[in-house]
Order: sequence, then structure tokens, then C-alpha cells
Amino acid sequence: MRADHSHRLVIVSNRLPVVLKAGENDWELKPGSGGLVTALAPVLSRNGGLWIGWPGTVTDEDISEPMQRFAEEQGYSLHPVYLSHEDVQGYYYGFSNEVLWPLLHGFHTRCSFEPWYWEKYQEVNRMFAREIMRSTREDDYIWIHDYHLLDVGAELKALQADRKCGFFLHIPFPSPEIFLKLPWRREILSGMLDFELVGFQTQADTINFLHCLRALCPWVDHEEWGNLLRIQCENRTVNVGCFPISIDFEQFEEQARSKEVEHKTAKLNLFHQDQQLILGVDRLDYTKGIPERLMALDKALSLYPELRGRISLLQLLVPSREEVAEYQALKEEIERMVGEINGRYTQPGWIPIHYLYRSLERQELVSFYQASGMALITPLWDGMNLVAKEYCVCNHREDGALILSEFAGAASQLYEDAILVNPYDVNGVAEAIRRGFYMHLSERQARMSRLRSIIRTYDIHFWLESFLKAAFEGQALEFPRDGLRSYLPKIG
Ligand code: ADQ
Repeated sequence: MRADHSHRLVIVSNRLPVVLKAGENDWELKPGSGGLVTALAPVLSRNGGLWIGWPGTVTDEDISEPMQRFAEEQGYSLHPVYLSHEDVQGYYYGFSNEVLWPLLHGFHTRCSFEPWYWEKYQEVNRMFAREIMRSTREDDYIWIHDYHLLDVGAELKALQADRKCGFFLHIPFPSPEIFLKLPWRREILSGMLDFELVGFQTQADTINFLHCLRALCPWVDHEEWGNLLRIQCENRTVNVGCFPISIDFEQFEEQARSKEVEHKTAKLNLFHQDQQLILGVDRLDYTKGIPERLMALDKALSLYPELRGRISLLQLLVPSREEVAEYQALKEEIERMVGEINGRYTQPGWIPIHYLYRSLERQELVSFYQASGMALITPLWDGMNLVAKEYCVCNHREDGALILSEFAGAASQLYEDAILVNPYDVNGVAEAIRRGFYMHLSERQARMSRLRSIIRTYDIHFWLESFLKAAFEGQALEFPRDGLRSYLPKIG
């Protein structure tokens, strides 16, 4: 921890950064995937500390031995929170993923506002608060993460906890028109005010939060305080700010320059000599806009037949929430579309879409980033989207082009040098693919060099330092590229 070395950092998130699976004789531990782990695991490995969360499996067996093994290898400790099947159904699949996830991404028609989900959510948040009290000390800094745990601040307050505690939301925060549909809107919002510091990904999220506060708690005052907003409620102050998350630039770059990755990339390049690979990398989720992306590729191949045989989409999907029927249906829809497009355009020696449905080792992922001439990142709404940043960092030859959705938080920092698209505009995305394909090497290099320089400066360590400075000193470092104000006028 750079901002204040005297406090141990305690990360609290729904899942621990590992996947625990029962092996033949022993538990197997694998690193978890997803944006939160990519961002935070290097922070704890570098600084030490404790991570509290659910191990991702329902068990009453003792798992302390594999947890200990992990701590020795990674340099920080894990503290598991055990959940029952019913907890997982109500709190995780229910309230977190059928209410908060769709609502905060603006898909309120996908929400299922079941009252028992809310009951379970509160119960599990209470359990997390108790585990925090059990496993931490007074001088620890407790950092709660993401939408699963919005109520932990309120539960800690109910336990009269004497811990410094901040919260960071990894996903978007919507405008009042959307948020007000939540039956428990007051409870959630006032629970968020029980943290000392609340961080969002973008200015837009911060402003939306403020508008929701004005609508639901008009008696609460606020003032601008440097890069933070200070909210006065009852007898306490809550700081609110925008902290766009990032990745460990050095770690990704070092891997991208390694011999193993260069070797893998050379093999891929050999295979796709005459074609430009366009990369799509996502967790399987309806917010990521994958069917819309496939429609745009289809459109590009039909409007610009000269691209046939010259571009191929490499779509990597990491399995996610596989037990949920909606996600299974999405996977089937994607696979049907891939089959149709490939059926329509494939020629001997070329197929338009290569499709992989699995979690990849980091090395393999990095070599895919490196071998791709374009990244096509088109979420319908996304808190940040780390894939956009990973692609740029791994492209150390600076010859790639980034096509990026306006609705990814990353656009608020990368808008000047990415090719921005509206993911709902199929013709617009098709045109961006064509533009990316023909973009001259010198323009690609100039753009990519600037993109990489932004990501290098505002990396995960800058993000950490900024959040902790806000937590301990009440001031945040500036992220000069996050300009909602400067970004909006760029949209044509
Ligand atoms: P996610 O929704 O998980 O994160 P994102 O930020 O894009 O989205 O991170 C995905 C991570 O998964 C990346 O680090 C990527 O490398 C990894 N990944 C993707 N496909 C993979 C594959 N096939 N194999 C292995 N790894 C793969 C949430 C929010 C985001 C926010 C992050 C961090 O939804 O908006 O950026 O948290 O705050």
C-alpha cells in the first residue's frame, strides 16, 4: 500500500480470487478469472494483505490446507466465507445476478424482483460483515468490492464496527430513470452511504449516483472537494469519487515480450499470413453485446465483399454463470449465429469466425492479443472493460487498432485514439471494421502509442494509490483522461 503503509489491506469480494475444485485426493486451486481478479490479484501479491470471499463451492469440509498453500505461494492470505445452497440461490443467482446486475447495466426488463432474494441478500451481507469483524483488526483498511456487497457498510454499522471501510463498484451506476425501478432503492442507496468512501469507474457513474441521491434523499448536501464529492448526511461525511480501474501494465507487457509468447504469436501469424485477425474476448454475458457484434461482422462481409478471405474474427468466450438458463440460451444463440455466418461465407482455406469457448491460460490469451490486428470490443454497457486495456498493452509493436464501444467505461479514457462505435448500430460497426482494416500503419502506430501511454500512466498501481489517498487523506489523484465532459461532444 503506497498511500499508507501502516495499515493492512483487506479486500472483500463475493468470490475469492481462486476456483476451488474437489480433486481425486485433494482440493485443487486454480486462479479465478474475470476483471476484478485480473485487477486486484497483482495489488495484493505486491503489497500483501488478506482477501475475504466465498470460495465458489458449497462445502462443509475443511479447506484451510489449500488456502494456506495459496497464501504461501501468492504472498497474501485468504479467508473463506461459507455459503449454503440456499444462500447461493437467493443472494448470488437471485439478488446479485437477477436484480442488481441487469438493473445497474440498464436492462431492467431482465430483472426478477423477488422479495426473498432481497431477504437473502441482506442475510449474506450480514454474514460477510460478521466474517470481516472476526478476521480483521481495528487498524486494517477494509475495501469492499462490487454489487454483491452493497449492504455490507450498513451491516458493519449495525455491528458498531470500528473499521475504516471503503467501497468500489466495478459495474456502471445508472440514471434515476432506471435505478428508481428497484423496489429496495432507498435501502440500497442509504446502505452505500454507510461506507466512508464510495468509488465508481467513470464520471458518468458518479453523476448518476448523485442524481439518484437527489431524487431519493433530497435532504443530503454535497460539495465538490478537489476531485471528490463530499456528501454530508446526518452527522457524517461520505466521499464519492471516480477511479477508472486498470491493469498491471508492466506485468502484461513483460509477458507479451517473453520468448514463449513471441513463439506462440509467430505460429499464429504463420497460420493467418494473408488475413487480419479481429479479436473479441468476453465473459459470456448479455451485456457484452456478442450477438450484435456477430451481426456487424455479417454486415461487414456482405457490404464489403473485398474483406472476405482477408479478415477473421477470433471470438474467445470465457464460460460464466453456466447454470443459469438465460446464459445457456445466449450461448446457444451465439453458437447458432457463428454456424450460420461460417456456413454463409466460408471458402476453402478461410473461415470468417474462429470460436473458442473456454478459459485460457494467460500466456495463450496474450499471444492472441498480439497476433490480432484489431480488437473489436462492443459491450452494450460495461463498467470499464479491461480487455480493451490488455489488448493495447500486449500490442507492444503498436500496429493494432482498437474498436471500442462508446458504452464501455474504458471509452472515457481511450476515446481519442480508439475507433468509437455505438454497438447497437450494426452498419456503423461494420464500417468501423472496414476503416480499421484499411487504417494505414503510421496512423495505427500513432494511435496505439498514445493509447499505451495513457494505460501505462494510469495503471492499476495509480488506481490503488488514488483510492487509498482518497481513503486516508480525503483527496484523490486526478485521472485527467476521464472526461465525461470532453468525451460526450466527440460523439457524432
Ligand atoms: P468483467 O465483466 O469480467 O469485469 P472485463 O473487465 O472485460 O470484464 O474483464 C474480463 C477479464 O477476463 C479480463 O481480464 C480478461 O483477460 C479475462 N478473460 C476474458 N476471456 C478470457 C478467456 N477466454 N480466458 C481467460 N481469461 C479471460 C467486471 C466489470 C468490468 C470491469 C471489471 C474490473 O464488468 O466492466 O472492467 O470488472 O473492474
